[in-house]
Amino acid sequence: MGIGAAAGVSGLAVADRIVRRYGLIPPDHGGLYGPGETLTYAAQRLLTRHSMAREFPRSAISNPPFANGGAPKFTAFLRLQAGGFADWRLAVDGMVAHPVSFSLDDLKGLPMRSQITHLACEEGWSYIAEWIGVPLSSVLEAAGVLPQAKYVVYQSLEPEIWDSVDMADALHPQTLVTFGMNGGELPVGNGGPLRLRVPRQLGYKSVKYLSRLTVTDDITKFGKGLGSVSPEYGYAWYAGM
Ligand SMILES: Nc1nc2c(c(=O)[nH]1)N[C@H]1C(S)=C(S)[C@@H](COP(=O)(O)O)O[C@H]1N2
Ligand SMILES: [Mo]
Repeated sequence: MGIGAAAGVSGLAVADRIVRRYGLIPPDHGGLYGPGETLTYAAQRLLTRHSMAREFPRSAISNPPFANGGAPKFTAFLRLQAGGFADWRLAVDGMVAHPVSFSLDDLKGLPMRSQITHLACEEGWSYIAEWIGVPLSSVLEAAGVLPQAKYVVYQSLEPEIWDSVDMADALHPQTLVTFGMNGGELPVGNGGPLRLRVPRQLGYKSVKYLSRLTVTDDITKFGKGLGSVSPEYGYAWYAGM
Protein backbone atom coordinates (compact mmCIF):
# COMPACT_ATOMS: atom_id res chain seq x y z
CA MET A 1 0.00 0.00 0.00
CA GLY A 2 1.42 3.42 -0.94
CA ILE A 3 1.69 6.34 1.47
CA GLY A 4 -1.23 8.09 -0.25
CA ALA A 5 -3.58 5.17 0.23
CA ALA A 6 -2.57 4.83 3.90
CA ALA A 7 -3.28 8.53 4.50
CA GLY A 8 -6.70 8.12 2.84
CA VAL A 9 -7.62 5.28 5.17
CA SER A 10 -6.59 7.09 8.34
CA GLY A 11 -8.36 10.24 7.10
CA LEU A 12 -11.58 8.29 6.84
CA ALA A 13 -11.03 6.82 10.30
CA VAL A 14 -10.64 10.32 11.75
CA ALA A 15 -13.75 11.51 9.90
CA ASP A 16 -15.62 8.52 11.30
CA ARG A 17 -14.59 9.40 14.84
CA ILE A 18 -15.60 13.06 14.39
CA VAL A 19 -19.03 12.30 12.97
CA ARG A 20 -19.74 9.92 15.85
CA ARG A 21 -18.56 12.33 18.54
CA TYR A 22 -20.65 15.22 17.22
CA GLY A 23 -23.78 13.22 16.38
CA LEU A 24 -23.41 13.75 12.66
CA ILE A 25 -24.67 10.36 11.53
CA PRO A 26 -28.02 10.55 9.72
CA PRO A 27 -30.65 7.98 10.76
CA ASP A 28 -30.56 6.28 7.35
CA HIS A 29 -26.77 5.83 7.32
CA GLY A 30 -25.62 2.53 5.94
CA GLY A 31 -29.10 1.69 4.66
CA LEU A 32 -29.20 2.15 0.93
CA TYR A 33 -26.41 4.72 0.81
CA GLY A 34 -23.69 3.91 3.29
CA PRO A 35 -20.84 6.29 4.07
CA GLY A 36 -21.71 8.76 1.29
CA GLU A 37 -24.87 9.88 3.08
CA THR A 38 -23.03 10.27 6.38
CA LEU A 39 -20.31 12.38 4.79
CA THR A 40 -22.83 14.64 3.00
CA TYR A 41 -24.82 15.21 6.18
CA ALA A 42 -21.71 15.67 8.35
CA ALA A 43 -20.07 18.10 5.93
CA GLN A 44 -23.26 20.16 5.58
CA ARG A 45 -23.82 20.23 9.32
CA LEU A 46 -20.27 21.33 10.09
CA LEU A 47 -20.12 23.94 7.32
CA THR A 48 -23.67 25.23 6.96
CA ARG A 49 -25.45 24.78 10.31
CA HIS A 50 -26.16 28.51 10.35
CA SER A 51 -26.44 29.16 6.62
CA MET A 52 -29.62 30.57 5.12
CA ALA A 53 -31.64 29.35 2.16
CA ARG A 54 -31.64 31.95 -0.61
CA GLU A 55 -34.55 34.39 -0.43
CA PHE A 56 -35.86 36.01 -3.62
CA PRO A 57 -37.50 39.31 -4.56
CA ARG A 58 -41.27 39.41 -5.10
CA SER A 59 -40.71 39.64 -8.88
CA ALA A 60 -39.26 36.10 -8.86
CA ILE A 61 -42.49 34.47 -7.60
CA SER A 62 -43.69 31.76 -10.02
CA ASN A 63 -47.11 32.28 -11.49
CA PRO A 64 -48.98 30.05 -10.92
CA PRO A 65 -47.18 28.06 -8.22
CA PHE A 66 -46.66 24.46 -9.23
CA ALA A 67 -48.64 21.90 -7.25
CA ASN A 68 -47.30 18.40 -7.27
CA GLY A 69 -50.63 16.85 -6.33
CA GLY A 70 -54.24 17.93 -6.72
CA ALA A 71 -56.65 18.57 -3.88
CA PRO A 72 -56.41 15.81 -1.26
CA LYS A 73 -59.18 13.23 -1.29
CA PHE A 74 -58.65 11.28 1.92
CA THR A 75 -61.63 11.20 4.26
CA ALA A 76 -60.16 12.84 7.35
CA PHE A 77 -59.14 15.82 5.23
CA LEU A 78 -62.49 16.17 3.45
CA ARG A 79 -64.32 16.17 6.77
CA LEU A 80 -62.15 18.98 8.16
CA GLN A 81 -62.33 20.90 4.90
CA ALA A 82 -66.15 20.80 5.02
CA GLY A 83 -65.91 22.58 8.39
CA GLY A 84 -63.64 25.29 7.00
CA PHE A 85 -60.70 23.71 8.87
CA ALA A 86 -62.05 25.12 12.17
CA ASP A 87 -61.25 21.76 13.80
CA TRP A 88 -57.77 21.37 12.31
CA ARG A 89 -55.23 20.80 15.08
CA LEU A 90 -51.47 20.70 15.26
CA ALA A 91 -50.49 18.52 18.23
CA VAL A 92 -47.05 18.91 19.80
CA ASP A 93 -45.89 16.06 22.02
CA GLY A 94 -42.94 13.86 22.94
CA MET A 95 -39.97 15.39 24.78
CA VAL A 96 -41.68 18.64 25.72
CA ALA A 97 -42.45 20.17 29.10
CA HIS A 98 -46.16 20.60 28.24
CA PRO A 99 -47.79 18.91 25.24
CA VAL A 100 -50.00 21.40 23.39
CA SER A 101 -52.47 21.45 20.54
CA PHE A 102 -52.89 24.48 18.29
CA SER A 103 -55.83 25.48 16.12
CA LEU A 104 -55.06 27.44 12.96
CA ASP A 105 -56.19 30.61 14.75
CA ASP A 106 -53.84 29.85 17.67
CA LEU A 107 -50.95 29.57 15.22
CA LYS A 108 -51.95 32.78 13.42
CA GLY A 109 -51.75 34.53 16.79
CA LEU A 110 -48.00 33.85 17.06
CA PRO A 111 -45.49 36.30 15.51
CA MET A 112 -45.53 35.66 11.76
CA ARG A 113 -42.76 35.53 9.26
CA SER A 114 -42.86 35.41 5.49
CA GLN A 115 -40.15 34.46 3.05
CA ILE A 116 -39.82 33.98 -0.67
CA THR A 117 -37.99 30.72 -1.31
CA HIS A 118 -37.53 28.01 -3.88
CA LEU A 119 -39.24 24.63 -3.53
CA ALA A 120 -37.40 21.99 -5.54
CA CYS A 121 -38.77 18.51 -6.17
CA GLU A 122 -36.16 15.76 -6.41
CA GLU A 123 -37.67 14.88 -9.79
CA GLY A 124 -36.63 18.19 -11.30
CA TRP A 125 -39.51 20.65 -11.23
CA SER A 126 -39.56 23.61 -8.91
CA TYR A 127 -41.20 26.93 -8.13
CA ILE A 128 -40.65 30.07 -6.11
CA ALA A 129 -43.35 31.28 -3.73
CA GLU A 130 -43.88 33.49 -0.75
CA TRP A 131 -44.51 31.35 2.31
CA ILE A 132 -46.29 32.82 5.33
CA GLY A 133 -46.30 31.22 8.75
CA VAL A 134 -44.69 31.03 12.12
CA PRO A 135 -41.21 29.71 12.85
CA LEU A 136 -41.25 26.08 13.96
CA SER A 137 -38.97 27.23 16.78
CA SER A 138 -41.80 29.42 18.21
CA VAL A 139 -44.21 26.49 18.14
CA LEU A 140 -41.66 24.25 19.87
CA GLU A 141 -40.89 26.97 22.38
CA ALA A 142 -44.55 27.14 23.37
CA ALA A 143 -44.39 23.45 24.28
CA GLY A 144 -40.99 23.73 25.99
CA VAL A 145 -38.56 21.41 24.23
CA LEU A 146 -36.44 19.43 26.67
CA PRO A 147 -32.66 19.80 26.35
CA GLN A 148 -32.13 16.13 25.36
CA ALA A 149 -34.18 16.63 22.16
CA LYS A 150 -32.41 15.56 18.97
CA TYR A 151 -35.12 15.35 16.30
CA VAL A 152 -38.57 16.67 15.51
CA VAL A 153 -40.76 14.08 13.82
CA TYR A 154 -43.59 15.62 11.83
CA GLN A 155 -46.68 13.88 10.63
CA SER A 156 -49.18 14.62 7.90
CA LEU A 157 -52.86 13.96 8.25
CA GLU A 158 -52.33 12.10 4.98
CA PRO A 159 -51.84 8.44 5.89
CA GLU A 160 -48.24 7.15 5.97
CA ILE A 161 -46.64 10.54 5.34
CA TRP A 162 -44.13 11.61 7.97
CA ASP A 163 -40.58 12.87 8.15
CA SER A 164 -38.13 14.37 10.61
CA VAL A 165 -35.42 17.00 10.93
CA ASP A 166 -32.61 17.38 13.43
CA MET A 167 -32.70 20.26 15.93
CA ALA A 168 -30.43 22.41 13.72
CA ASP A 169 -33.13 22.47 11.04
CA ALA A 170 -36.04 22.45 13.52
CA LEU A 171 -34.77 25.61 15.23
CA HIS A 172 -33.48 27.26 12.05
CA PRO A 173 -35.19 30.67 11.54
CA GLN A 174 -36.35 29.77 8.00
CA THR A 175 -38.10 26.53 9.00
CA LEU A 176 -41.75 27.58 9.12
CA VAL A 177 -45.13 26.14 9.94
CA THR A 178 -46.96 27.76 7.03
CA PHE A 179 -50.61 28.64 6.43
CA GLY A 180 -50.25 31.29 3.74
CA MET A 181 -48.81 31.62 0.26
CA ASN A 182 -48.30 34.64 -2.02
CA GLY A 183 -50.35 36.93 0.22
CA GLY A 184 -53.36 34.58 0.61
CA GLU A 185 -54.33 31.31 2.23
CA LEU A 186 -52.15 28.31 1.46
CA PRO A 187 -54.01 26.42 -1.32
CA VAL A 188 -54.94 22.81 -0.48
CA GLY A 189 -52.96 21.62 -3.53
CA ASN A 190 -49.85 23.11 -1.95
CA GLY A 191 -50.49 21.65 1.50
CA GLY A 192 -53.13 23.93 2.98
CA PRO A 193 -54.30 24.57 5.54
CA LEU A 194 -50.95 23.74 7.20
CA ARG A 195 -47.56 22.71 5.90
CA LEU A 196 -44.03 22.53 7.23
CA ARG A 197 -41.58 24.43 5.01
CA VAL A 198 -37.95 23.34 5.28
CA PRO A 199 -36.38 25.56 2.63
CA ARG A 200 -32.84 24.29 3.14
CA GLN A 201 -33.86 20.82 1.96
CA LEU A 202 -35.56 19.31 -1.11
CA GLY A 203 -39.34 19.57 -1.58
CA TYR A 204 -40.22 16.21 -0.12
CA LYS A 205 -39.12 17.36 3.36
CA SER A 206 -41.84 20.06 3.21
CA VAL A 207 -44.69 17.83 4.35
CA LYS A 208 -48.24 18.95 3.54
CA TYR A 209 -51.32 18.69 5.81
CA LEU A 210 -49.23 18.96 8.95
CA SER A 211 -51.03 17.54 11.99
CA ARG A 212 -48.50 16.46 14.59
CA LEU A 213 -45.00 17.23 15.86
CA THR A 214 -43.22 14.78 18.13
CA VAL A 215 -39.94 15.74 19.76
CA THR A 216 -37.58 12.84 20.43
CA ASP A 217 -34.02 11.82 21.22
CA ASP A 218 -34.48 8.38 19.67
CA ILE A 219 -35.42 8.35 16.00
CA THR A 220 -35.20 4.55 15.83
CA LYS A 221 -38.59 4.37 17.58
CA PHE A 222 -40.36 5.78 14.53
CA GLY A 223 -41.36 3.67 11.54
CA LYS A 224 -38.43 1.57 10.38
CA GLY A 225 -36.00 3.79 12.27
CA LEU A 226 -34.68 5.58 9.18
CA GLY A 227 -35.99 9.05 10.08
CA SER A 228 -38.79 9.05 7.48
CA VAL A 229 -40.41 6.87 4.87
CA SER A 230 -38.21 8.37 2.11
CA PRO A 231 -35.19 6.09 2.69
CA GLU A 232 -37.46 3.07 2.23
CA TYR A 233 -37.97 4.31 -1.33
CA GLY A 234 -34.36 5.23 -2.04
CA TYR A 235 -34.46 8.92 -1.10
CA ALA A 236 -32.07 10.26 1.50
CA TRP A 237 -33.38 11.29 4.93
CA TYR A 238 -31.11 14.34 4.71
CA ALA A 239 -31.95 16.26 1.53
CA GLY A 240 -29.91 19.42 2.12
CA MET A 241 -29.22 21.68 -0.83
N1 LIG B 1 -48.53 15.15 2.67
C1 LIG B 1 -47.71 15.21 1.61
N2 LIG B 1 -46.70 16.10 1.61
C2 LIG B 1 -45.86 16.16 0.54
C3 LIG B 1 -45.99 15.28 -0.57
C4 LIG B 1 -47.09 14.36 -0.54
O1 LIG B 1 -47.30 13.58 -1.47
N3 LIG B 1 -47.92 14.36 0.56
N4 LIG B 1 -45.11 15.34 -1.63
C5 LIG B 1 -43.79 15.96 -1.35
C6 LIG B 1 -42.99 16.21 -2.54
S1 LIG B 1 -42.19 14.87 -3.22
C7 LIG B 1 -42.78 17.47 -3.05
S2 LIG B 1 -41.69 17.76 -4.31
C8 LIG B 1 -43.54 18.62 -2.52
C9 LIG B 1 -44.33 19.28 -3.65
O2 LIG B 1 -44.93 20.45 -3.22
P1 LIG B 1 -46.00 21.25 -4.10
O3 LIG B 1 -47.21 20.36 -4.26
O4 LIG B 1 -46.29 22.51 -3.37
O5 LIG B 1 -45.39 21.47 -5.45
O6 LIG B 1 -44.42 18.26 -1.47
C10 LIG B 1 -43.94 17.27 -0.57
N5 LIG B 1 -44.86 17.12 0.54
MO1 LIG C 1 -40.93 15.68 -4.86
